[in-house]
Amino acid sequence: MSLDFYTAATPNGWKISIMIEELLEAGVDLPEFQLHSIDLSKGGQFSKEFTDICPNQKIPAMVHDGKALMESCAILQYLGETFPTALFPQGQDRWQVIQWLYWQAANIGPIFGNKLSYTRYIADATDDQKKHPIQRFGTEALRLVAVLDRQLEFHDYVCGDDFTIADISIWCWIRSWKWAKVDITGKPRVLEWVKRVRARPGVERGISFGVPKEEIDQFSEERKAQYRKSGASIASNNRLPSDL
Ligand SMILES: N[C@@H](CCC(=O)N[C@@H](CS)C(=O)NCC(=O)O)C(=O)O
Repeated sequence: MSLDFYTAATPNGWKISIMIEELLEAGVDLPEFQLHSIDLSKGGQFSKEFTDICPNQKIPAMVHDGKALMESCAILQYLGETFPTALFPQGQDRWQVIQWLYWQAANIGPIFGNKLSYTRYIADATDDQKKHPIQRFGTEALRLVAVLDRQLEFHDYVCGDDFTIADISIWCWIRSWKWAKVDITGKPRVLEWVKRVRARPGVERGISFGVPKEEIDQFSEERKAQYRKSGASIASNNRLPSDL
């Protein structure tokens, strides 16, 4: 049995390292696995080897016994189903989790990702050109945070009393609210949930993938500059080839 993950120190990448650590915390006897770091700033995602595994040329991806899988939420669901724990319930209850997983993939990831890119990374547009997308994605991000806030009214986690893969997928984006300049301080329930999830030992180990422990919650100026530089090249329109 072989299990290989292809990832990087980014919100979508941390979903996978957190899931691995949470499965271990839940007592799952995972098969031996390899974590492969893909250097996005050097275009590792465009290599032939990686494209054969992940046709969309974005991390994360995995290969389990010769079967390749892309898309972070599909990988979370696959791992949740393959190694059953409360992280992904079985039977009818799983639909509660699946709907929030889709919600994350269709909304939180793209909206927070775009807000972050326009706020911190995109270098091939003027400030004037960036104004409208920043306003658009910033306003929509706040609407999504309000949706999450309402969902957290009666329970500690997104789908109830148990921490699930829905929390993993959503948290990996929301926790960087300061970096993305999405002010969630008006939603104390969301802030509390951010802290509650952060306090989990599996989450702590998972988010330290690619980042020294002392910088998990506060990147050094050097690391911020490094993310800005590689973010600018990744988010550039020149990096959207239409001939794969
Ligand atoms: N919907 C995808 C999004 C993956 C994604 O955007 N990954 C980013 C890193 S967070 C990436 O690989 N970017 C490289 C690029 O766009 O060239 C998922 O959830 O897996």
